[in-house]
Amino acid sequence: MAEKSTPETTTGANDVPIPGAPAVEPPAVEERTEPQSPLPPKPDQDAPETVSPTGTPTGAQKSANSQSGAYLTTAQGVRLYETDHSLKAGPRGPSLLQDHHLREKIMHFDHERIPERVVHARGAGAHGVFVANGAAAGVTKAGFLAAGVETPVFTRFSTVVGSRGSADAVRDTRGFATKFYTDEGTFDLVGNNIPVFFIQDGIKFPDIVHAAKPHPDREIPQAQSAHDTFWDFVSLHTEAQAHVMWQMSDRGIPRSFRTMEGFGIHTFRLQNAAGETTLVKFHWKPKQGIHSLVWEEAQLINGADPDFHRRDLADAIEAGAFPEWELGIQTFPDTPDEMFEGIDLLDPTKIVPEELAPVQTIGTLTLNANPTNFFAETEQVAFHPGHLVPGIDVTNDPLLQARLFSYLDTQLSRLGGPNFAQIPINRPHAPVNDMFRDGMHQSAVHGGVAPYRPNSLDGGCPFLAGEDMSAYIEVPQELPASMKLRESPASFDDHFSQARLFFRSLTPVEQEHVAQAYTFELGKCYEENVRIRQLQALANIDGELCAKVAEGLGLPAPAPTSTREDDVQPSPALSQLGKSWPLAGRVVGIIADDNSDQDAVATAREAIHASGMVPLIIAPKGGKLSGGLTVQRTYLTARSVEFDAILVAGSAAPGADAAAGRDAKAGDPTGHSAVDPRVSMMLAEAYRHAKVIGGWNHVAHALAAAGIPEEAPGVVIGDGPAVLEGIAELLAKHRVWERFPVSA
Ligand code: HDE
Repeated sequence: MAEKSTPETTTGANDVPIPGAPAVEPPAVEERTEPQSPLPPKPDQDAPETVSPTGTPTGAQKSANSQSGAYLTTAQGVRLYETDHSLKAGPRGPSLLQDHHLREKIMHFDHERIPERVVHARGAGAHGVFVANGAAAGVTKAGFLAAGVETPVFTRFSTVVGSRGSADAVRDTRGFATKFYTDEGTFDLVGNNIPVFFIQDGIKFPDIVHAAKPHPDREIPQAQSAHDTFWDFVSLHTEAQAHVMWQMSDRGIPRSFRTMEGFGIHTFRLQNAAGETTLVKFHWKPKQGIHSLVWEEAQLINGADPDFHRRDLADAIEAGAFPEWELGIQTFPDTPDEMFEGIDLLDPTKIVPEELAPVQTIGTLTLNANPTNFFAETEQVAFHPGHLVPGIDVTNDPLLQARLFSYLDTQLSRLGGPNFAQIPINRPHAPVNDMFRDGMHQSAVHGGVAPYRPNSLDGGCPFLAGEDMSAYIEVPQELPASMKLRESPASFDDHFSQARLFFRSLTPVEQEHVAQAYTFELGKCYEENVRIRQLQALANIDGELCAKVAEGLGLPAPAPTSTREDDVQPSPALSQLGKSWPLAGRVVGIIADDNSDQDAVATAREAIHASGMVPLIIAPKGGKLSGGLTVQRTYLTARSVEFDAILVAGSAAPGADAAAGRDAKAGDPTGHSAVDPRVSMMLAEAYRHAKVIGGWNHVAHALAAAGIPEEAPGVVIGDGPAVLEGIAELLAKHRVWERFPVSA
């Protein structure tokens, strides 16, 4: 068996010695078509050493590929004395065709854009590392899943529907794609934050995407599912109902990429060294907790900060608060029917509840470096569910099968030709020796003369790996005798039970959000027929939910047309509530002004920082407070949506009412002047969005102006920063859930 390659010594073809390489005897001519051990690959067949573990060009590669030298030059490296004036026939005359610098500069600019992804166009990425704990070693021979192995990764999060410039906090599914640069080649886990998909067969993908994208006549609405064509499709193709139920829940509006779960969705097949196979589903679990926005907050964010999620990820990493996820697997016996507890493992619209198959942690992902250049890395990264390593294989899930075709195909046009695997972010960190040659944007200088095998001219290289080292090993599977047909198995016909399972696993407040989301989205549809048809699907899922939505739309609630199984077992793991999560990274705004007790502000700031949270001082104007603390936000630049909690730092003066928040212009030392409306709005929004509100000293005036009762849940008023202990406890639950009204 051939072993791992060693450094090159000859070019093979004409045995020309490579400068600096130790001389090695070439194999006898008659041996050259047989594998040699160790293999002598050519220099260009090794992974480029000039790529850092995270894929960023370094050293020589960097200077060749990016900017170098102190002087402005043309693309040919010729120095320039001027770049602000084109060459003209006189100061008021026409420009001259002869001006190479003008033409070259404009030509390059004209071609700066590449086509955006047809779906998942809007995204944000980060570099990181994956460390395996070895728990998967019994079920897969994948080297990167062995205990203690560290693998560099690049992860890209995305929305699905919107264009590249669309807002982040829209109601949509999120992509969660990770490229593992393993020693055995690249493995991509291209998943979503929702564990079920819209459709069961990839042939419908263009249709659902056409329905979800803006209407073709007016190209509106952007990045929204609240429109007729979307609801028309999902009410006609009821297999989409489970996915839509997740999307209408709080999962459709995550607080941050850092607080989302991720799922591989499809069932994959793992194989261990003994050749035994196991079926698995992949799960990412965020150590930061699973948190979502509330709908009004999401809508405000899209105006106030359309880059909310992108900024949040980059800021956290830059601040050293590296987000982490545990990778886990649910395992199922690889039985011929590919079913588990009555659930068809090939149906991507179905989950297996964690209570039936627990998720076992197999490693940890840490994102610890922002991209150096968005275009080079986040935009050009090319994922593919068919990028597999030995020990991980696909199944016959008809959705996955179509994906195996789609990603290469789309990248061919998006990245401008077949050589996109040579783009630094896409380069494997394992040696590549693929016999692919030439083509658009070829950047390798291949040596040798025989890119085919077997050959007798390039030392017989490349050689075939044994099955024990190779990916894409087909596990022999007996297929049931059948005709060629366009049909799904009968087990794919159940379109409602999993939507019901998810809905009934939620707490009442989460269910209320679901009802409101359906009512909002269907309320945005113009066609009554579409609303009525979707109500029919809801009637088949859950009678109470259907009644609530129908009531909101002012339509009668239909009776179910299919038998509604009332015996689904709720899966508590599907609710986001009831757990306590770490405080690290939570953002606390402190509204203060020069009259606030400056020592108390400083102490609060310190304490918040010490607990890993991010304190931001909000004041009437920029600069510094009278006590010397730097102001991070002003009443003009702050909006409630940025904060997980808001504190009001009152005046220390006895008898005075809230100092912070008073209209600075009024300058009333008694503190009874009007509270600045921007402060009242900030507090009122935070209150409506069930955020923690606190304050010390004299803050009654500010709360009253925002209509907040002091005794309301989640409002902590104290005599000083002792208030912080109270808010920490509340923040661990993310929101003050009892503040949301739940209708009967
Ligand atoms: Fe994708 N999907 N997809 N998808 N997908 C793409 O590939 C496609 C599906 C997912 O950050 C495209 O390079 C088909 C499921 C993510 O770069 C395209 C079908 C899941 C990303 C494509 C699906 C995904 C994509 C567009 C149905 C979750 C973003 C650009 C058979 C398991 C990756 C590109 C990134 C991107 C096709 C269904 C996840 C067109 C045909 C199911 C996270 O090839």
